[in-house]
Amino acid sequence: MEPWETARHWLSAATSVTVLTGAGISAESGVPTFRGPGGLWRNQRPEDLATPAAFTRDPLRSWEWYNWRRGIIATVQPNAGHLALARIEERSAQFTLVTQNVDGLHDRAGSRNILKVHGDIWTLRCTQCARAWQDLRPALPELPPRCECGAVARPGVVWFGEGLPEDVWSEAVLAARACDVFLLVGTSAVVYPAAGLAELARSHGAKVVEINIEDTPLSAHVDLSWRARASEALPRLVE
Ligand code: BV8
Ligand code: ZN
Repeated sequence: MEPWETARHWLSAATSVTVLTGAGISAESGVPTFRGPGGLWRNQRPEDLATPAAFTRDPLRSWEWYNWRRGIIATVQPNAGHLALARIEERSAQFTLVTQNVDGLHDRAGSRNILKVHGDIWTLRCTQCARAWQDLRPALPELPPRCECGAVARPGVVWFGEGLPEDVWSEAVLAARACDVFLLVGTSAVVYPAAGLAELARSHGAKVVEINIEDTPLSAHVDLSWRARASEALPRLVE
């Protein structure tokens, strides 16, 4: 059986589907991945930039990185992989899309039930008061941006060492435990607790399908490790 025949068979029998996406699904839209080529920025690793310490040390440098990414994301379009996930959602009785991506491409592709476990690059949050707001301008005119209260604002994303938004995370855990099929798409599966959702789903009896162009630490622990591009594989599940 071809991998898509197996995956289609499992999906056709599923009432509840949960998906975890990573930077790989947006790579073909032109958004740099975290750990692949082109992900570096001025020779700095994302892991060193996406931290509270980097922001505290130099909020302007941190914001220059986010502005650079916002500028790129504003010019790209969702690809066939994003669109196929929105189609699978329409056909599933229960469907939850958990994403580690902060680019907002799943929203633009028409997905509905999206859990952004690492936040959203278009959201700004005040470092002092409780205000949070969306600013969709590709590049912010003034860096670092400020809140109405005058304090410096930060990107509304989850940095390394920061807890995930509790309500969003607990919904993601429920969706992983409840699903019959769990799709793991375009993630290097090294960032926790997000990557743990696949193991959680499997321990609750789900069929876990990984779609990735390379091996990951989870490839040996899934029911089907499908070596393919997300934009080629996912549309085959809705043909
Ligand atoms: C937490 C948002 C605890 C920001 C991101 C030491 C100190 C502190 C923490 C830790 C530590 N050691 C471990 C940890 C835990 C840490 C962690 O997991 N670290 C890793 C690196 C070891 N996790 C955390 O810190 C998390 N928080 O644990 O908190 C806690 C609890 C309670 C209270 C307080 C604290 C927070 C993690 C969130 C970090 N934020 N991003 C931003 O975007 O700027 S993570 C970042 O990595 C992105 O979200 C990204 O999505 C995510 C994972 O990367 P991927 O999406 O998988 O992307 P990557 O580039 O790695 O891989 C791309 C994949 O796609 C590849 O496999 C490639 O083959 C594939 N691909 C490429 N093209 C295609 C494709 N596949 C298919 N088709 C294609 N065309
Ligand atoms: Zn404020």
